Amino acid sequence: MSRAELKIGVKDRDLSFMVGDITKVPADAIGNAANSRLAGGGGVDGAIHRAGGPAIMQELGQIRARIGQCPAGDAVATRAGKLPAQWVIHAVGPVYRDGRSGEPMALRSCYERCLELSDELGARTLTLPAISTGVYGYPMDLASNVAVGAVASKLSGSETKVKRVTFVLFDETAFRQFAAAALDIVPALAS
Ligand code: AR6
Repeated sequence: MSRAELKIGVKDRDLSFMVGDITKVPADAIGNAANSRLAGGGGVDGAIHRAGGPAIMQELGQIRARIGQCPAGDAVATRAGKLPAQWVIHAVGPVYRDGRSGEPMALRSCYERCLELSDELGARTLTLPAISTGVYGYPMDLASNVAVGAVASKLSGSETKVKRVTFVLFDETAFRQFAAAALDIVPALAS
C-alpha cells in the first residue's frame, strides 16, 4: 500500500505531512505529546520512551527536579537516546474541554515552543505528532488547523532557522485533516 505524503513550500522551507510512526522517522528533533508531570505515559509518549530507552526519562527526572511541572502550552528538551534524532522536545498540549477554555492558545503555544526550542538547540529538521488529539481529546479537525497555523506562520517568519517540519500522523484520517488544513492555510499565508 502506498503511504500518503504531502510537501508544501513555505518560503524556502518545507512543511511536510506523512502517515507513520514518529519514532521511526529521522530528524534532528522529535516532538513528543507529553504531560505536565513529564512522567511518561501511553500513546506517542509511551512509544518515544520505549524506542529511545531509559536515558530520556533520566534526563526528564533532572528537569523535573529543577522546574517541577511543565505547564500546558510549554515544552522541554532532552537528548533522544536510541531514537533516530539528537533531541526530543516534550511538548505539553491542553486537555480538551469545550474549546473555550484556552485550548487553542495552549495548543498553538506548544507548537511554537517546539520551533523555538529547535532553534535554541540548533535543530534544522523537526518531526511533530498531532499533540492533544489522543488521550487529551482535542478534535482532529480543530487541532489540525491550530497545529498547521502555528507551524506555518513560524516557518514563514524570519526568526527560525528550521528548514523542514514534518507532521507524522498515525493514520490516514489524521493525515487527511492535516493536509486539508495545510492546503487552506499555507496559500493564505503566502499572499
Ligand atoms: N507516531 C505518531 N503518532 C502517534 C504515535 C506514534 N508512534 N502513537 C500515537 N500517535 P496521545 P495526547 C498519535 O494520546 O492526546 C500520554 O499518556 C495518536 O493517534 O499520544 O497529547 C501522555 O503522557 C494521536 O493522534 O497524546 C499524556 O498523559 C496523537 O499521537 C497524554 O497521553 C496524540 O495522542 C497526552 O495526550
